[in-house]
Amino acid sequence: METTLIILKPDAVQRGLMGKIITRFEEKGLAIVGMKMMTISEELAGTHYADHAGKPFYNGLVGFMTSSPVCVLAVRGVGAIAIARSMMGATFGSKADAGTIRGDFGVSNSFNLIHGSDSPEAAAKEIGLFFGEGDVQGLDRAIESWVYDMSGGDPE
Ligand code: IDP
Ligand code: MG
Repeated sequence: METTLIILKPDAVQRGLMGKIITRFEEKGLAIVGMKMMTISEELAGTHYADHAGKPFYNGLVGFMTSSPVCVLAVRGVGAIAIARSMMGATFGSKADAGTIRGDFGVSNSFNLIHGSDSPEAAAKEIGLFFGEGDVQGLDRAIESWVYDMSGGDPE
């Protein structure tokens, strides 16, 4: 099982798209194991996007991410990191495939609705940045054995 860090960015919150986006993850079968709203500080945005420091869009990105509240989620499932990335679609809303979150809900190349961790290392780091101890739940879903084939012992 993997847990990935998802951020519903300020445009998703302002446009009233939180429910629709969260529903996609729930309907896919992924489990929401952490969720909160917050306003990201400049310091936190800088740490989270440190890899992009110095790029032409960096200042705009930090300004955008700190401009209005976000909704932060911890989302769990087998292969959850790659599954969430494919559900998000390509970075630019103008290029993202129809059927993806960015492809269906946005056209902008900088206001692109959602962040998702891109590797297990990034997910562990980002969950530690945005959630405190005890904020991510050990959720024992009653429906688990209908979401996954558990007949072999491990979720398939
Ligand atoms: P990702 O969010 O799909 O992983 P990254 O390349 O890691 O994309 O970029 C992080 C974020 O920076 C993007 O989600 C987007 O908000 C912003 N961004 C990336 N490239 C550009 C750009 O060329 N113009 C404006 N914003 C950009
Ligand atoms: Mg990225």
